Amino acid sequence: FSTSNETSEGGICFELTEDQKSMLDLAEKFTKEEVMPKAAELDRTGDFPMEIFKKAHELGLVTETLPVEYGGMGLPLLDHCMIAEKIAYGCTGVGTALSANTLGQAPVILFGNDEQKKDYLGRCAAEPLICAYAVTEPGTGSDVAGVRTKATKNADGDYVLDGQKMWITGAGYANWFFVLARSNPDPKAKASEAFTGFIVEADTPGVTIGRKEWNMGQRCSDTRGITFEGVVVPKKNVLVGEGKGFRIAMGAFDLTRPPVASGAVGLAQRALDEATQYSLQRTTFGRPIATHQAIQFMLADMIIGITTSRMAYMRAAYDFDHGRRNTYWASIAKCLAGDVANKCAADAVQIFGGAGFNSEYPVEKLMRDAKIFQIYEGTAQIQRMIIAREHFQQTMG
Ligand code: CS8
Ligand code: FAD
Repeated sequence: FSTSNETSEGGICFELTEDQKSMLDLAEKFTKEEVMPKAAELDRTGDFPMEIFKKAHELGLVTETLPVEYGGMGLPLLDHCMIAEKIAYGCTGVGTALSANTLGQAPVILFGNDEQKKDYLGRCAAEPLICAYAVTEPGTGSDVAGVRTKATKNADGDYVLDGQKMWITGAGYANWFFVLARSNPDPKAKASEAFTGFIVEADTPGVTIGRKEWNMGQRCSDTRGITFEGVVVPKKNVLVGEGKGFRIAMGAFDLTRPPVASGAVGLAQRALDEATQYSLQRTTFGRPIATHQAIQFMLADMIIGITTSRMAYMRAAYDFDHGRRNTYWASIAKCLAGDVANKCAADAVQIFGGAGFNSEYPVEKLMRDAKIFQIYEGTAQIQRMIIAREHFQQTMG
C-alpha cells in the first residue's frame, strides 16, 4: 500500500487528497444509483448482488486494494475504508458481499509469493470473481487455534484437506478460498506453528458447498458451510510455508478489521440521517420531535459515536498504511464501531416510534443488519480481549 494524508512536516492531517475526494464522490454516486434503490428488495429475496458486484468491479470499487503490479489500483487501506463506508451507507448486506473479497484476498496480498499473487489476485483484478476466507468451523469461531480441519502431506508432497468450515461469506459464489487447516496433529504444538494457510480452487474435487444460510440481517450477503473431503491442494498453493497459517490468518484481520469498522460507521451514519429527517417531520404535542431534548440527546450520542469510531478506523488504517502493526487500533475501531452501529440503529428505531418497528421504514433493516458487526471478524468480546492483551504487552514491555 502506498501512503497518503501526510503533511510535509509529518504532522497530523485530516484533509483528503483530490484523488480521495473524487474516488469517494464516485463511491457515493454508485451507492445512490446502484445500491440504495435495490437494498430493500435484496433484503426481501436474499439474492446475491452479482450485478452490483460486476458494476463495482468495472468502476474499480472492488479492486482498489489490489496491488498495481497485479492489475489493481494499489490504493491505501484508508481509501478502501472510506469507500467501504460509503457503500455500507446504502446497504451493509451489499457492503459485506463486496468487502468480503478483500478478506479472501488479504492473506495473498500480505503473504503470497509472486506466482500466487499473479494468479489469484491477477484473476480477481481481471474479472469480477468472488473469493472467500474460510477459517471458522462448526465447532470453533472465536478460538481460531481450535480449528480442526486437517492437512496431511501425501506422497507427492501435496496436501490433503479434510474437515468442515461454517459461516463462510461468499462461499456459494467463490472461485477460490483461503483455508486454514491444522498441519501438525500434536495437540501441544504452538498455534503459531501448528496451522497452514492454503489457497484452494473452489472446483477442486472433494469441495462441497452447503446451503445458503438465512440470517437475521445482511441477507443478500451469501453465508454457507463448506465440506472438504480428501481435497488435494498442490504444494505451490501453500502460503509462506507449512506451519505459518495462524499468523497469516491473524495478519489478515489487521487489514480487514478497519474496513469492517468503516462499514459499521456507514450504517450508523445512515441511522443518524434517517432519524434526523424523521425527527424534523414528525410532530408530537404540537411541535417536531426534533425540538424535544430527549430526541436531541439521542441524536447527539449518535454523532459522538459516529465521529469517534470514524476517527478510530482512520487511525487503524493509517498505521497499517505506514507499515506499523495496527492490531490494537484495528480492534479498538472494530469494537467501537460495532457497538456504535447497534446503538445508533436501535435509537433510530426508537426515534421512529411504531414506524421504526415496521419493515416499510428503513430503520428496522438497519437494526437487523447492525447486529453482525458485533459478531463477525471477531466478536465484541474477542476485540476487548485483544485490546487488553495489547495493552498489557505495551505496559509490561
Ligand atoms: O483466535 C484469535 C482471534 O482473532 N479470534 C477471533 C476470530 C475471528 O476474528 N474470526 C473472524 C473470522 S472471518 C469473519 O468473520 C469474516 S466476516 C465477513 C467478511 C466481512 C467483510 C466486510 C485470538 C483470540 C486473537 C488469538 O488467540 P490465541 O489462541 O490466544 O493466540 P495468541 O496467543 O494471541 O497468538 C498465537 C500466536 O499468533 C501470533 N499473533 C497473534 N495475533 C497476531 C497478529 N499478527 C501477527 N501474529 C499474531 N495480529 C502471536 O504472536 C502468537 O505467536 P507466538 O509465536 O506463539 O508468540
Ligand atoms: P463462539 O466462538 O462460540 O462464541 C460464542 C460467544 O462466546 C460469543 O458471544 C463470544 O464473544 C463469546 N466468547 C467466546 N470466547 C470468549 C472469551 N474467551 N471471553 C469472552 N467471551 C467469549 N468466518 C470466516 O472464517 N469467514 C467468513 O467469511 C465469515 N463470515 C461470517 C458471516 C456471518 C454472517 C457470520 C454469522 C459469521 C461469519 N464468520 C466467518 C464467522 C464469525 O467470525 C464467527 O461467527 C465469530 O468469530 C464467532 O465465532 P462463533 O460463532 O463460533 O462463536
